[in-house]
Amino acid sequence: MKRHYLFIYFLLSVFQVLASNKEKTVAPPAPVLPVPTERQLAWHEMEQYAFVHFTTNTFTDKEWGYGDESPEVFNPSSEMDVNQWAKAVKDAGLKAIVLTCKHHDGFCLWPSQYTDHSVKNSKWKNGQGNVVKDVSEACKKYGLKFGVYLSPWDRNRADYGSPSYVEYYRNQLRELFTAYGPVFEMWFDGANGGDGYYGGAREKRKISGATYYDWPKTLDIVRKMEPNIVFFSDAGPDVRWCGNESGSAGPANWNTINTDTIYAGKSGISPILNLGDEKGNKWIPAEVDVSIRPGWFYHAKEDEKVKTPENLFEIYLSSVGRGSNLILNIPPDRRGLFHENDVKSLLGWKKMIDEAFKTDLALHAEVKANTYRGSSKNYSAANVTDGKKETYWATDDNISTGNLTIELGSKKTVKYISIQEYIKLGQRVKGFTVFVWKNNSWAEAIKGTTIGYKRILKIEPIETEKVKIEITASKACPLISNISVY
Ligand code: FUL
Repeated sequence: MKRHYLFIYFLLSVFQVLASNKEKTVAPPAPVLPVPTERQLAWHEMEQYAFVHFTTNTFTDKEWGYGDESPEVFNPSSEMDVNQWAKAVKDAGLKAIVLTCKHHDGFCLWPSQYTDHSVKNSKWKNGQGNVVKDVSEACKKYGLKFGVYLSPWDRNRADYGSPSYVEYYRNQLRELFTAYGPVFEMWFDGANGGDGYYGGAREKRKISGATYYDWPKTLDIVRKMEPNIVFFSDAGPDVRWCGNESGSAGPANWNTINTDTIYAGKSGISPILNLGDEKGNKWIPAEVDVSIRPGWFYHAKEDEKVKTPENLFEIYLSSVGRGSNLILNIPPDRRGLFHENDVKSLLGWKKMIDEAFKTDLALHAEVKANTYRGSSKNYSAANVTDGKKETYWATDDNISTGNLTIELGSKKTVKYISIQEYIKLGQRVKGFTVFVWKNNSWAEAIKGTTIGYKRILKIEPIETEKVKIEITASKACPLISNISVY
C-alpha cells in the first residue's frame, strides 16, 4: 500500500516538473515599441488628481493677470485652510494636487528670494505666509502627491524675453524642488500671450517657444533634483496635453505620438494631441485638464456654474475611461477655501463613481479564450479576472485577434465594462467589440478602437449571464491584463 502511494507521488512529481518546464518554454511576447518608462507607468496608475489655480486673479476677478497687480491684493481671510482643500481632494478619490505656484501674472505663492512679487509683500499673514509650503505639507498629511505649475510666461518680469529671465525661472525651480518636494509632476503651460506689464514697459513681447526657454537644459536641472518626476507640456516629454480644455481625450487615444510631426504642423496640433498617433515613435500619453467651473480661477459669479456630479462623471468616462489621466481644477475662493458648491459636487461625483463601480462582477469569474499563447497557463484567459496587474492574457505572435468570454454565473445587470491592456509591453489593440448574451445569441453592445491603460465602456444596461470581448485588430498579439464588468 505504502509503495503504491509512493508511486503516485512519484508520478505527480514528474508531471509537475514536466508542466513547469512547459510553462518556461513559452517565451513572453516581445515589446511593441515605444513602451512607457517606470515613471510614466506610475503616472498611469494615478488616473486622476486635482489642479489648484490660486493667485492675485482670485482677488482681482481675472483669468490672466497683466502682471501689474500689487502683491497686496493677495489677501485670503483668516479662514484660509489648505487642509480643507486636501481633505476634499482626498475624499473625492483624487491622488494629488498640482498647484499654480506662479501663474502668468508672475505672483509667487511662496516667498521666493529672487523676486519681491510674492506672498512676502502681501497682506496675508503680514507677509509671513507660504502657500506652496502649506499645500505640500497638507498633501503629505493626506497621503496625496504634490505637483508644481510654474508658468514660463511671466507678465510681471522686466527681463521677460531676455536670457536673464530664463536663469530666474531656473532659480525658482531650484528653490521649489529643494524645499517642497517630492514633486510627482511638473506642469509647463504653453500659453505665451504676448502683452504684459513687464516691469512697467507695458508692451507686447514675442518669444520663440521652441528656443527661448532652452527646455532640454531646464528639464535636465529638474530631473537631477527629482529623478522620478513626469514633465507635462503640450507635447511632453513625459505627458502631453489632450488638445482641449473640455474634459475629453480622443475616442481613439494612442499613448504614442511622433513629436517631429507635432512640431512640423504647430498650428493644427490639437487633433494629433487628442488622438495620439498609432505610428508614434514616443510614449507620451495624454492628460485631460478641465476646471470644475467655467474659469480656472475663482469668480463669485460662477458659483452657480459649478459642474454637477453628472457632468464630472461624464468627464471621468471621457478621460480616465479613455485611457488618459484627469487633472480636475478646483479653484479656492477669496476666503482661501474650496467653495461649498464645489465640495458638494466633488463628493456627489465620488458617490456616483463608487456606486457605478462598486462590485466587479467579473472578479474571479470563469473566462474562456478562443486561443492563448502556447497553451500556457501563464497567458491564459483566467489572467484577466484574477485582479492582478502583472498577469495577462496573450495570443501567439502570429495571431492578432481573439476573444474572451466571461461567465457571470447567473443573470446580472451589466452597465459598464472596463478593459486594460498590459501596456508595459506597448499599446497594441486597434479595434474591439463587446458582445452580451441576449435571447440565446451574442448581441453587439459596443465597438471601440484603442484600449490602452484603461478603457471604460458604458453600454445600454442589460440583464445577462455572459459578456464577450472580441479583439478585432491589434498591432501585434494582444495583451489584456484586466477585464471588469459592473
Ligand atoms: C492655460 C492657461 O492659460 C490657463 O490660465 C490655465 O492655467 C490652463 C490650465 O492652461 O494654458
